[in-house]
Amino acid sequence: MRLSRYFLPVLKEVPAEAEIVSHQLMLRAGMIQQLQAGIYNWLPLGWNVLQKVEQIVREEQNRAGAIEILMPTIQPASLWRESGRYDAYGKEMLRIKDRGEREMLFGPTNEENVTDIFRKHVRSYRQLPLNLYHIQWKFRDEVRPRFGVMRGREFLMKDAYSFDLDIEAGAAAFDRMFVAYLKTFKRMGLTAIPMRAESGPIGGNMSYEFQILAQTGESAVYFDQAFEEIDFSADDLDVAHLKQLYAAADELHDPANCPVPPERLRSGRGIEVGHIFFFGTKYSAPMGATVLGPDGKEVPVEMGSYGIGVSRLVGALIEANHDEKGIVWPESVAPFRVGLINLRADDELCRGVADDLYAKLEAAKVEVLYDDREERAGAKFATMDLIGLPWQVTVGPRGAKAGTVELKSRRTGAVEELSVDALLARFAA
Ligand code: P5A
Repeated sequence: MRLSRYFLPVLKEVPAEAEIVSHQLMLRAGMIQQLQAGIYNWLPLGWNVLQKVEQIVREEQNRAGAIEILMPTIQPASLWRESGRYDAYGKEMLRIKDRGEREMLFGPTNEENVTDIFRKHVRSYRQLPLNLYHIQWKFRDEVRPRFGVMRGREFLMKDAYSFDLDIEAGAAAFDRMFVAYLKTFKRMGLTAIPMRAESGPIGGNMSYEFQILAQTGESAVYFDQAFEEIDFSADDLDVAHLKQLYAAADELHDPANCPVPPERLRSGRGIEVGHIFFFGTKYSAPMGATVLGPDGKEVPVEMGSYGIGVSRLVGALIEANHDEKGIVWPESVAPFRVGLINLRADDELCRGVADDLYAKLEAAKVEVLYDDREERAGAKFATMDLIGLPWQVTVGPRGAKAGTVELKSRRTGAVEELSVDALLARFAA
């Protein structure tokens, strides 16, 4: 992508309404723009990252055996009356009426909706286990939307729903998601700490929150150092062991009774990026989602639900990856892998070298943002540092003559000079 043809409305000033660094940087880097409190436009750079995050979530859900569907944003109130949640949900639910005065709502979550799909199509235990998920916008009329996309009113969630014959199978489904979550966050370069949590309006008696660490996290958390030592990308993760490891939010942490010795106890501030629940028959029983078991008896199906805050993750990733100059994207979610800077857009030789390099990187399917504008070098570097692409390649007059370019790692700041061919071999291999 040529920057001269892109839409990257960067801001010079730090917007006054943004309290935390990820919100400030998302606005400054032209990733998002507020339309109303807690409701955002996703501009090209932000939308690009959101899709990268979404794709990692999708791949790990698929790998764990969940199957993707798409449920609507608008749901009928009648379904929520069946489960008993229509009145219980309160003011967080955005309630609407259609032209025929039928009561509807903008979905804050989809337990009822998916249970309705299940009961219309599944009859036998032989069709289980089943896990259906979608990645869809939600609306919750939060009292205090804040911190940009971290606590929005409209936000993108991945929500999966498992259906099993008995509690044992349901617990196994829960554990598969537990592991999938650790791997998902790991792929984004994040260490997520699973902690037992309250299940709130979703219900059930077993729930874990996944918190990632960042200085601006909303809650204090305490955990066993083991979480920083385990390789979550391994194929043989021991869920039972992981669930036993100590991790507690502030209100549940008791230093006097903490089983972890002080030298192994870590603390920090956490951002909740995922939350998983097992609630058995809370929805299946009142809504009549039953199957015939092997003994021919009809039983309500055992269910769990599994959420990831996809849009929140974009903010959380920035909280965990930035410096004083701007964002520092992990490679797996970077909007472009390479930022190509032509220092002298008015110089024929420089332009020739940069244009050629750009064409070759594009041909090799390397995602590259090419700053081909006639701008001061300082402004170009500042923009590249702000938007945080992992690699910066600079073409200048001296190197252009010698056939070399400069390569800088955004994360370490390390700079090396190398030939155009060596650069292509590095990125286009
Ligand atoms: C689980 C999936 C649920 O809604 N039902 C379906 C269950 N859980 S949850 O904890 O309420 O939400 C799941 C994740 O969504 C993110 N999230 C938000 N992100 C941005 N703005 C919000 N207002 C918001 N509310 C929830 C969180 O990451 C949460 O873990």
